[in-house]
Amino acid sequence: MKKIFLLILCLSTMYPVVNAGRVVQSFNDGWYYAACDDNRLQEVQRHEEGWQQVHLPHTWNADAYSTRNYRRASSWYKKEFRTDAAQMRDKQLYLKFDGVNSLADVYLNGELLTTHKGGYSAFTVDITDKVRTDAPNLLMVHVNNQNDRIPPLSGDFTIFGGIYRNVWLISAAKQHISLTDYASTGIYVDLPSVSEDRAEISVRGTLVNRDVRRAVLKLDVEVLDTDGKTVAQSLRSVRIDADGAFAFKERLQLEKPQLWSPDSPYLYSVKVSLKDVRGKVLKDETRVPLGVRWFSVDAQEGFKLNGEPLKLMGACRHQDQMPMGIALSDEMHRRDMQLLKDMGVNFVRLAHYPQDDAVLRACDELGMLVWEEIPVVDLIALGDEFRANATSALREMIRQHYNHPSVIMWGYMNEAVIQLQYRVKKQRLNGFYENTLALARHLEETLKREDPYRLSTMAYHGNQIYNKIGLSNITDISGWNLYQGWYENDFKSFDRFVDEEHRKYPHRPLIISEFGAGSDPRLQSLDPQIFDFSMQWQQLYLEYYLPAIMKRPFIVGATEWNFIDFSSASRQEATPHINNKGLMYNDRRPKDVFYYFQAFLRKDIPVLHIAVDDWKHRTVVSDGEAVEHPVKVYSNLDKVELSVNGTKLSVQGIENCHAVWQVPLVAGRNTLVASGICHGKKVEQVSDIFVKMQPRHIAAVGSGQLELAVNVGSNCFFTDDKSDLCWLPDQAYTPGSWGYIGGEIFRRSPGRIGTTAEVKDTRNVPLLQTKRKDIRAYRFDLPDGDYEVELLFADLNARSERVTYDLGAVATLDNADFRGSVFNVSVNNRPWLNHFSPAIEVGGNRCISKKLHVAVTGGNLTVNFEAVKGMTFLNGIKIFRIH
Ligand code: GCB
Repeated sequence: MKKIFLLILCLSTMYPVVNAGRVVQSFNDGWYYAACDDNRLQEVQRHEEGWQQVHLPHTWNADAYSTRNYRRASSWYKKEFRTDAAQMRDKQLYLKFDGVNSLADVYLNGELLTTHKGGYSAFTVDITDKVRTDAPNLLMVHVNNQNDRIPPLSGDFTIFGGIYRNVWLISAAKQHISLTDYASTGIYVDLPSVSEDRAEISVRGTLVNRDVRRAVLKLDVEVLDTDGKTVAQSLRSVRIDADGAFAFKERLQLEKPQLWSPDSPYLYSVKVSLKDVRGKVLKDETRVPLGVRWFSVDAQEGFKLNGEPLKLMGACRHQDQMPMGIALSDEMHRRDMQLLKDMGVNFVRLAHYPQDDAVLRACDELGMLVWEEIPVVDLIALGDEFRANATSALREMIRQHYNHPSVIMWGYMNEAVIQLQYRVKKQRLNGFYENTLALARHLEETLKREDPYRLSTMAYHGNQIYNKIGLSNITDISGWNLYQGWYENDFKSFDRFVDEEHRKYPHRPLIISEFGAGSDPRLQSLDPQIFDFSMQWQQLYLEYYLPAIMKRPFIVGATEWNFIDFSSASRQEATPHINNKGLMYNDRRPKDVFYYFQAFLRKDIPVLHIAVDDWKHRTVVSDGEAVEHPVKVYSNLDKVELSVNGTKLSVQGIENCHAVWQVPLVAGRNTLVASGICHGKKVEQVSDIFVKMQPRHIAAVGSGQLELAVNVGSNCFFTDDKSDLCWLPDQAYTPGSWGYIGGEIFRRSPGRIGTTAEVKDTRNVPLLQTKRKDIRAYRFDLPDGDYEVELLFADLNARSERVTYDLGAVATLDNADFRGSVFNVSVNNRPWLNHFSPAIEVGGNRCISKKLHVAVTGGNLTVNFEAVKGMTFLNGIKIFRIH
């Protein structure tokens, strides 16, 4: 034994394997960027100025967080680099771009090497014959994020422009595993037959020889376990013609494989090495992950992994983070997947585009199943070019992420016809439907040809049109994006919709590809209402959906929309430019409702969370007595006890992972303690609420500070997150107190308060998005003294911009085009604002504030409104005692 060991040692020192293999280096530094909308290389090359040094990943669209008209245009990147002749000898040199949004022209030393269309997958360029070894090389990349032939054509997310993922410089021997097969690893691992006893493994790929001589090589394919031990191997020699390629396919077997699953994501790896014929020189080597698992889907019984039923429960993931946009580091991508895993999900929908390799690798390692899709969203263009771009996006996604065991389904369309009704004339609709269907059939065919082992899917918006035109007949799984109780109807119509769908199409596996509601932590309500953006409505919505999904075995799974509050520059609503349906804020702090998901999904750890993080600082209306607020606890324990300021309230059974206590809150700090028992051990959580009391009977308030702000026309508390001032929900006037007299809440449609249009000139957008219309008066009964009264207005009915920039057009009230309101305002019977029109003064949908100092002598401050044209209205009112 000793002798053999010594012999091996001698041999290996005498004949070491020389590594002439590939070197992969980052190529992210030393770049320059110019926001130059000129497509002409020569012109741009001449520009000395306007270049800014940047490090990749980079995007030029930080502006998307503050304006809907973010920069969608061309830009240039350039970088100088050197290579020497020795470095290049017997080598091939490639550049790999992991993601450039959306169109990239790559020039080296003045020559166009490639054009890549599509912002969410990688591409590789062979630069071997183009690099100079005698002088510096100049690499220039022209990038454009505005294009009407590259998907997506539309969508509720920002198309951040830039080289926003890593760039790599890869040097390889002349003989190597293909690096230019749609920027994939060049290796494809399949499991044509797999069970607990045995896995048949097929490894195929392409080897290339860029030499002028024919090459005879040794190809070694090994399966390694997590300890790096070889557990299956195939060794053979291959001949590759001069400047030729060789496609190989090896079969291996694994007995009693360790299976991959969310609970136990065991990863083998497949190592493919290419050596010279004597096995002494390593020409190339690459490793890809291998997870041994199988899965199926059934319209009645749902999804099965390794033969066991598994409800797919998770969230959709957009990727941006302020202020970096989508130029995230690998660590940030991995952090996101870890957060999802911590929340307890077993499934993530990477919506609406292929994501960074770091994401897929993390999913493999963490045991998270993946739906990945291409960005064909909302609208499909007629013509071959769009079709070709969508097809190559699909092929790139599949080939690049083929070996990730986490991926179980590929998607290729999201709400594909939603925009047609707005953009296309009725008589042309059928043509567009036909075009969409033809593209879907073509993509389905491409998908199955590229990958017969994965499931195909697509997501529809909650409209029967997909059934009518037959789009929902094409994929293996039908995804429905359902927002009953948010955009439409009520929660219960979700049940009706899915039950009816299943009844009509009992053979179609159905997944809830989106469900979600928006929330803004500045808005809190004790009386939450549909679409009010309060944190409470989002909680109610999600608390309805999860059990409704869970109790229907035919629902294969569901992905909440969205894991984070994400950038959507064109969106307005409470937090303009942000879609706020996240379970986490954009900076990845959890919202309270994150813990509902955690309590619902995790069985392995005790979850106990007092849901007050989103609303820690409260203003309550009280003349000194304690005020009861509902406090919710999210938990997966059976029972929880809650106490406040040392007083036990009660023990409650937890249903649907939560219970609510009416908690008496006093001024100042209120310490809440929740406790329960898990497997015989005590679990406890402590949280504080800080309370400021706003006297109800302000008439009885003596001297001292008096400041009272009201969110007129709204059921929500609105807290200005910069000053901490809380604008209280509106109320009707009662003697001794305050409130509105007359009028009604402004609704944009039945059941929906306020507007979702952006209101300019204010940080406090939601405060201005709601109002009371036809109001007669607002009255405060208060002690005599000197006050400042402030009124907030935004005319939500007037036409917006034009008024501001073209005052002449509306400066007279007689202008027929003018749709704004005009009214008179008086305070304690003294005229104040005469023929006042917010729309004329600042424009529609803009905030205007008016302040007046008033000496109150009769025990009340009453603001009266009288319409001249249109209606009276008021969005916010505040009084402040000066003396
Ligand atoms: C959808 C879309 C998604 C939107 C979402 C929403 O159905 O697929 O892209 O962001 O609704 O929040 O409205």
